[in-house]
Amino acid sequence: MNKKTILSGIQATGNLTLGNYLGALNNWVEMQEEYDCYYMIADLHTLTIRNDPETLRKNTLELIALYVAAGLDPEKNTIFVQSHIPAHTQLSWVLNCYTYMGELNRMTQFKDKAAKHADNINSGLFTYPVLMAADILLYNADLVPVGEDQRQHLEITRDIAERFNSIYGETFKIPDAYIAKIGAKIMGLQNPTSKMSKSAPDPMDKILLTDTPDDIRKKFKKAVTDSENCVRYDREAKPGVSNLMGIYGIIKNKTMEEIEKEFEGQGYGTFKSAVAEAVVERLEPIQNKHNELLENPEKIKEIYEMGDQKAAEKANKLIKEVYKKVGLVI
Ligand code: ATP
Ligand code: LTN
Repeated sequence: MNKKTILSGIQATGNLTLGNYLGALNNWVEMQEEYDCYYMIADLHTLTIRNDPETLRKNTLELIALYVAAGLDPEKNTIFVQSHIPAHTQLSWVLNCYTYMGELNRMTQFKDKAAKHADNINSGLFTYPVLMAADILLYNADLVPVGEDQRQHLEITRDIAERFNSIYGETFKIPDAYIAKIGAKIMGLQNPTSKMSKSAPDPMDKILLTDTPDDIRKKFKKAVTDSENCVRYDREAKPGVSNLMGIYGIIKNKTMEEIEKEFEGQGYGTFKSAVAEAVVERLEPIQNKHNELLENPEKIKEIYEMGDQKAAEKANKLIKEVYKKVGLVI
């Protein structure tokens, strides 16, 4: 049977949050049985901001371990490092020549990141979506599971692919974004109207996957809610409580109605500790497995080398086809 193909990735910026886990990793784990999955560490994308080289290397290896600790089976999935497959940068260059400045200028992530890193608005930050398009198109991905913030990058990927196909004939598969209905945007605990982000300066705003159970309890206890003291889902009027309900709902696999019923007549204190306990319970085994793997760097190497090899096989075929179509001598 022909399985559909999935590709996704996370940058190796370290300190993953509960948002990254619930919005991305957790969904990937659920997809591994049904699809042919490629999950990469987007280390080249990480270069668009300044990194300490040793920290980037460490973050990359830690992220591979985290993929596995979160439940991705390295035998069933292709887990690999983007920079180990030269075809990503090769295709990215070609696609740059089929992407317009005006299109890239509309990218909201570029605008956000440019504002955040005003002293380093480099051209890699600007062409970031083209490298991402290359990542996706190289593997003929049908679906790309990401959080809501990446939707625009999927749209530009489709536009670039369609443009190329219309000039050179069917070359790339047109991918779809796969954005879960709940969990696609986990909001900050202190600022529930903006997304929980690993780069947020306030540590109370985000749950890190490395947080201790006590940190997690403390952060949920202090999470911003409202004065109604009623557990009710309303994203507009009650963003704080609704966000906590979303988190609880994904982990416990419950609908918002079920959660409203479960906490009927109970105050926010009880509700917040239930959410905290659910998160602690979910993260603890992941943290244990992660620490175990980090003590075994040889195992981590084995995992990505196996993935690199499978990824290279597929990517090299496609880049050859593209080079040929655009007129390069191969
Ligand atoms: P930064 O804070 O530096 O912008 P980030 O936390 O958004 O980084 P990425 O590496 O850009 O991290 O994202 C990794 C994956 O996690 C992406 O699929 C992204 O959509 C998802 N993601 C990130 N934050 C959230 C969130 N708050 N809710 C749901 N998904 C998220
Ligand atoms: N841009 C993404 C990370 C990323 C990605 C990809 C996601 C790089 N290449 C390909 C899906 C498919 C991010 O910042 N979340």
